[in-house]
Amino acid sequence: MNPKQKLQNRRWDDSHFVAERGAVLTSWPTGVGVDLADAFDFHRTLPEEKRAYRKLQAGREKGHIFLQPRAGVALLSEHLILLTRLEQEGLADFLPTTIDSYTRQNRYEEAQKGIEESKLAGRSLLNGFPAVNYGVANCRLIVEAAAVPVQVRHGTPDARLLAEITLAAGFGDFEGGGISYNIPYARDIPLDLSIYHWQYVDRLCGAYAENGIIINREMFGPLTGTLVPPCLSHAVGIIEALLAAEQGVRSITIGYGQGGNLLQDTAALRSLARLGRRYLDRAGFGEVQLTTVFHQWMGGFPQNEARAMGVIAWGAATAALGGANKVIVKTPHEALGVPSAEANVAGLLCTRQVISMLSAQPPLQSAELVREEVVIEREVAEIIARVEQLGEGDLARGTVRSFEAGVLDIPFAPSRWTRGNVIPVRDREGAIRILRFGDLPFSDESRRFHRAKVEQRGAAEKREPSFRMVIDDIYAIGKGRLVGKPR
Ligand code: 8ZB
Repeated sequence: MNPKQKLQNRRWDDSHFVAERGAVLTSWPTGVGVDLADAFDFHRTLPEEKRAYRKLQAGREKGHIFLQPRAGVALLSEHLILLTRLEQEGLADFLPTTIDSYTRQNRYEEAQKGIEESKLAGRSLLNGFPAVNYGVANCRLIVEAAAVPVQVRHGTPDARLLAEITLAAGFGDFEGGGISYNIPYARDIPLDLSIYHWQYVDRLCGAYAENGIIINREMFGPLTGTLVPPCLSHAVGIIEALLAAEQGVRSITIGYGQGGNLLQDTAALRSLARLGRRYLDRAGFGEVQLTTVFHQWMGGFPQNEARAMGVIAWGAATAALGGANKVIVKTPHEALGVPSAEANVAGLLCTRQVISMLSAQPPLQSAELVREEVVIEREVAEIIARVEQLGEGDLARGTVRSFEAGVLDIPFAPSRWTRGNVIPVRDREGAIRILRFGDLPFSDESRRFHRAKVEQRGAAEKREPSFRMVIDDIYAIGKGRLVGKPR
């Protein structure tokens, strides 16, 4: 199989999909436990309130903002207890099952060792739940125990077997995409290969949809979580949404990671919803349901728990004022590692408090906000137009060529499949701007806007904008500010 030759943005035909499935399901013993007919039957038994896409649809119509934590431990019994606490004490609207790092890298033998050693130690020695090793029947216990929808959250370039097992187990929501779960997570995995593997995942969701079971697919918006300009994360999310829809996905959530400046974040959330809808409609996917998810700050956190709660509360306020459909909640343990159940509950309740207090307050409105939305929309349009041009009619190929050419480029990513020539920096007000454009296909107008903003900051701080300034910004929130200051 050579994806480079095969990769094209066309819905996989049945024979191709069936052939690939055979290889995936026999690659690890639990794969043979997947039975699609049985999976469809199980999904049909689930009540409405446990179906992710239904809940998202209802929430969007009513203007609700849903809250979701991250959580996953090595042992099934402990994972069940943890999720129950997040649901009952933390009042989570959506539950997660966060997958461990071995499983994310398809290292199932090591995940198995992690399970055995965790049993002996009496505590989790993995940083998530190894769903592939547990198999369909065990994973079903998670879906059955929860009263709300449960989503698979991970960071897996090749998630084919993970998707087969968790969807067959009744999970109705699956995070990730061929770009967003490769470039920020892996060093050496070719982009064409990860896009190909995610076409499989999306095609599998398409097979469920053909049988009346709508699986929500969520794109990982924050990417590296490190000063990512909204235009780049939006372009990636929209491209992933279009690739997913082509394979038959009928419910999509696109994401955005908090930058920290309220005006920019609000503009980003509004433009994301609008642009996503526009591009899906334009490609003939008017029927595909679209929602947005906002990630509370994904960069470095303060160690101090009270300070961390301040960051969380500001994320909550931004989600409320900006108008997201769902928020992924951080915890006061963010700087320390995998959070305790208590810390996770604290993050949820803090977020709930702020969002409830702001729920009746009208959306932000100002000329400045509109200007910021126009800027983001113009930049995204400039990027996607060039991706389409390079693809010569094929979006998948255009995406691969765009990363090669630097037309799409993700800052601070470990992958060698992105150039890393775009350097972001904050402006004077803390909005994320671009210091070095690399090979982004920006118009002169777009470049001038960023240059002026960056120069303003340089003048205010009486220093030349440089990589030193960027480093100061990366550490700023952890040290108690938004905009990095020279020592
Ligand atoms: C890219 C996502 C990183 C975030 C959290 C990290 C960080 C990772 C778990 C988890 C609770 C887990 N995270 N694994 N949170 N339980 N098993 O994802 O702390 O915030």
